[in-house]
Amino acid sequence: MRCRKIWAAVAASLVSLTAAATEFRSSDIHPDDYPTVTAVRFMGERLKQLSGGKHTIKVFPSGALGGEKETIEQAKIGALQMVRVNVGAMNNVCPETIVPTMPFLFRSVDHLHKVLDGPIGADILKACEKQGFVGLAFYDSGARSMFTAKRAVRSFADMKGMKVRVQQSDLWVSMLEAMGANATPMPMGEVYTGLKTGLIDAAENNYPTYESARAFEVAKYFTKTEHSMAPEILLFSKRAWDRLSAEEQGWIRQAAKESVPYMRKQWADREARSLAIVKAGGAEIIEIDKAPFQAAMKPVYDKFITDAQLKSLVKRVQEVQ
Ligand code: GTR
Repeated sequence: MRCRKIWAAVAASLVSLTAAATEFRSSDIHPDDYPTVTAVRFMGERLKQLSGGKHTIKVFPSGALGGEKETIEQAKIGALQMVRVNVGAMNNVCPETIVPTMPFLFRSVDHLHKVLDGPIGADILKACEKQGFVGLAFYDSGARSMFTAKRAVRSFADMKGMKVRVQQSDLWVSMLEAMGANATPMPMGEVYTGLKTGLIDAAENNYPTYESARAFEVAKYFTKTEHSMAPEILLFSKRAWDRLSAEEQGWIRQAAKESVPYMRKQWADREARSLAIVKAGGAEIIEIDKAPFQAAMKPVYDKFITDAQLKSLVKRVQEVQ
């Protein structure tokens, strides 16, 4: 069934790609007004202008085309032209995306921007090409923190035995295990129900997702562990890319680049708005000593930053001032 669905999508995308004007399809799990969605729409408008009306982008929000893991697979085979996902969702596919996902790696948003806007960011985007994806841009995603349903996390010890939903990534499983938790990988779309039914005790994310997924209604304790600043990534299917001319590829790259500052502005506004919404909705925002969390991450670095390439990337990130 799933296979049939994918091949129907391949056929549909081939039809639209051969038409004179192309509408690239882009997927996102977030709702219509989320900054990642509005940024790709903005990119589509710029692409339309740059290409003299030849190319546009249609964003499918709210997971309409599937979860992140599924849509990554669709883009890989060329059934879908674009995906906007978190780097975490790419960890098992493109090892270099492990680096910006690593816990407590970025010292600040400014540090993150300097790294992603410079040669290190470009190297990570480029690295995804050999896996079938043209990396177009990184978008902001703030810092991820823990939110829990029944009992609050007020110290590192409170993590013990907690059943925490994580992204479908081996790195994420290890990170939460290193915190003493019981990691449960599942798609984002199942988090609300998981928390509500008690299948999981907790999850972790930034304010905008905690708010837009309505997780604050079922997990009211939000503990500011800020353990990862894993950014969002915008990818183009290499299969679809290779059918485009250099000029067309240039327009796409340019439009994606221009969407980054637009997204950052939207993101900053949304973070503030989401925080206000969750507080008004009864969430308790808890400050915590992050030092024990950070100290517990050493084995995670030892396990995942193993080869020379990843070691060098981590070192280069740390050296950026
Ligand atoms: C969000 C991110 C999504 C997805 C989600 C998750 O912050 O924007 O792309 O990765 O987290 O935890 O699955």
